[in-house]
Amino acid sequence: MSNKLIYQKHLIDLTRDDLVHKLRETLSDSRFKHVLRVEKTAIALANKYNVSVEKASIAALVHDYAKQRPDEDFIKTIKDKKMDQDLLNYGNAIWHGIVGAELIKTELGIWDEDILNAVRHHTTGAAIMTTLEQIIYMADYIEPGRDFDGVEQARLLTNQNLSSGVVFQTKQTLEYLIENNRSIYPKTIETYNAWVAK
Ligand code: DGI
Ligand code: FE
Ligand code: FE
Repeated sequence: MSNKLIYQKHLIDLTRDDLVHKLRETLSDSRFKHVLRVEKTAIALANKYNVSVEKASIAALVHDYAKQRPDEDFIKTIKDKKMDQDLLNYGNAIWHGIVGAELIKTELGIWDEDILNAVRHHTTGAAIMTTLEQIIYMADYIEPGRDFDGVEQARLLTNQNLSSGVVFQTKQTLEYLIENNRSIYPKTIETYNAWVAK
């Protein structure tokens, strides 16, 4: 299915094959395979929830584009683009989506804000997310390579009702971060307040 997908060239000036080859060179083998599984999952959700399959494919393929960049690249981008300086208190886990979206613009020539927001918010979520953003957030979490307690329930919920999947992941992730004494990026709390808190 996805290998027959022909990009219409209005979102990215590359064929899907070109983009896949670029990612194969950029990412580790395991990260590259994860990205392809996220794409497959995102395309299925796009069909189910009536979102552009081309947007879902592109957003999924590039969502971890910056994951293996050195910290210096992110720090330089945060400073050059005058992004929120609080970002400097975090690390790759937060940077690769939010700051990675800036690298995707200039290096891959993707300027569609829906795709860019799907990349920006794929780790932390956001208080308000388009259907595409919710799809990428969930596809990253439930792709078939994921294996953690609760993943089956997350898959079930997401296929029944996309937003109930978002609620589930948001709560699970915050619990996980607290359990492991990790710092919580404010956007993660905003997502929790908007989606989970009564
Ligand atoms: O890039 P992936 O591994 O495919 O998945 P991801 O981008 O969803 O998550 C990357 C990591 O980010 C994951 O271990 C959970 C972590 N994370 C999510 N929200 C926060 C966070 N880490 C911190 N410190 N703070 C957060 O708010
Ligand atoms: Fe990621
Ligand atoms: Fe990912």
